[in-house]
Amino acid sequence: MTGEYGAEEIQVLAGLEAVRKRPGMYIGSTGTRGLHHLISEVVDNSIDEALAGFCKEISVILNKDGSVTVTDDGRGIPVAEHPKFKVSALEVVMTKLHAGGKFDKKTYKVSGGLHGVGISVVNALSKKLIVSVKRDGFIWEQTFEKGNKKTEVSKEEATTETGTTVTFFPDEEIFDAIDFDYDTIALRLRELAFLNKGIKISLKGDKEDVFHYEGGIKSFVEYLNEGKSAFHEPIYFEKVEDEIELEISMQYNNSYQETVFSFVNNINTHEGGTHLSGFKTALTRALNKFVEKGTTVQGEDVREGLTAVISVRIPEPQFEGQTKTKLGNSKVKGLVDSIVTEKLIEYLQENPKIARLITDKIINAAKAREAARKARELTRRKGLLEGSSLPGKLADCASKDPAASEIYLVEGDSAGGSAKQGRNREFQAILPLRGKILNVEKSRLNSLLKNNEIVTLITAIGAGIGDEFDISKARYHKVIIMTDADVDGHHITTLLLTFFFRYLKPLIDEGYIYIAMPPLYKMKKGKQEFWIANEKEKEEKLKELGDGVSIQRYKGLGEMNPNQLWDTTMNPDNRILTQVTIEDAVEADRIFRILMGDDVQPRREFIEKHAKEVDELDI
Ligand code: 0RA
Repeated sequence: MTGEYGAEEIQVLAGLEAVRKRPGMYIGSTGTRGLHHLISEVVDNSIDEALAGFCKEISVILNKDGSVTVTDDGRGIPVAEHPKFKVSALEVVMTKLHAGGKFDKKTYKVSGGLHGVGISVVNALSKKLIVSVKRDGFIWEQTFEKGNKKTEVSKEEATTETGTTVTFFPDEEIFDAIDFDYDTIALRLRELAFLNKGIKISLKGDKEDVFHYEGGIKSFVEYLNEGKSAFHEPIYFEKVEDEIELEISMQYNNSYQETVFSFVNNINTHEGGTHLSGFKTALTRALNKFVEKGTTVQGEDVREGLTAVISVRIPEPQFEGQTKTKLGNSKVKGLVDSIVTEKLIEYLQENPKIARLITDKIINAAKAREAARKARELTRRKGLLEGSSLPGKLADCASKDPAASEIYLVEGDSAGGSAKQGRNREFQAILPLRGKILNVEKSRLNSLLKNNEIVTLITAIGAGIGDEFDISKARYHKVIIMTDADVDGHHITTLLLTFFFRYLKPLIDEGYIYIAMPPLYKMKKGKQEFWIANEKEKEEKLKELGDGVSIQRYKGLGEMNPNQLWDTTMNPDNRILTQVTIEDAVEADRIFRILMGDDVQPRREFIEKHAKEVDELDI
């Protein structure tokens, strides 16, 4: 036996029938998310080997037959006989729930959330799983079906290497569909490579990528700041204390956005928690020591233009909050606070020029905040933001029930006019937007509040803006962006989405934001007319109708009369709406920055690379 663990260390908690009976309890859902969770589960085991210092490379292959192969060069799952069960430890690990040699506190297994449920869950939910272990001088293999063993562990040829390879075929009886998405997997693997410096993670499927960052979270910060002018090299601290490992990297840029991501045991803590609040407190305290006497800067000022990643490893994390992504362990706050305060003050003292750049920036931010407060007060006094007087351009609906009400944001006055005539005024409000709205990525709140289109929009929605945004006051639960299906239309949609993302984000989180999909074509055969939503439908309809069909491409909403607009794009019975969701906050933030930021080169590269996705506006 090699290493510290042996077969006898492995604890066993329960059987696998429960997993097939209620898969949602173990992997969250049987939809796309749950399916992708299977890969995470296997990869997390390999990452654990890497954290324990035994694994350098992980490879993930999305096979053409729907199976996935994950290989690592760790110690290999132990194959010796388990003293209690009298079968190989490998079989125990694969067939018993929560079996694993790694439940002691020294390793950073995750106790909350969905991670760390064990590789046996993947086995239970796979119609077939093949595991191959290199260990103790040989290759060992075993096969399972739906979690039950199909073959005994077999001893194959000799090898001096070590490692584990798992190939699993997700069970169609369990999952809604077996369709792995390369990009979703790539995002997560890239994140893991950033968070675990030095590990090489490769992915093969329709495409190929290798993620390997010697700089770890420092590289992560650079990646997030792509396309921004940074003030300095990323700052980096690390410290281990009381069994807690802390790593922080941060870098200021010339933008007005705050981009701070926090992680606990490789999991994105979307809801923050004690590690994040420790960091914020320390940042504000440390920087206040460097601004002139008599000036005070607040938390939001010191985070303007800041990109930071905080990564904590802790033996027994307590996860709280609605989505169980908020760290609760109270002792982490003080620890992070004291380390960041000490290290940051030291850094700023050693780098006075950078300290000056940062303090100038945050003092400006404080002034701008004060100006925004005054502007807001002024507009509020005039009753503008509060909705006491609705904007003249808004054709409101009759319903006063937000849950039943919709607002269409329509590009241009002429389409706005058609929409007003075509709508159902009972529950549909129309707000025409003239021309391009402001690029919020390049403006602070106070200049936004001077922009008519923005103020009109905020007033119509009626729930305020930024920190003062209150979703319970939203006057509509559907905010529908309706623009032409051309480059300008897409640009306006992107500008609006950026605005919602930066200032009215709860609307996106709650699923209130939609994009209307006007038809792309009109088809005619004899007297019959058909509206065609997309290319796929066009092909299908052409086949169905045969010869003698005329096709007309619709470009602008203005080409449709009010009735046609209602029939194709606004009538809830026929229309197609795309709900805007943000699956991955890290990537969304970066994309908006690249698309809307001031650096042209990365934007061009991005658009060339993602032209199709951008066209589909799938964020
Ligand atoms: C139990 C004990 C040990 C390693 C593993 C499981 C293990 C599991 C997986 C899953 C994928 N790759 C893996 N690599 C290792 C410790 C083994 C020892 O002490 O030598």
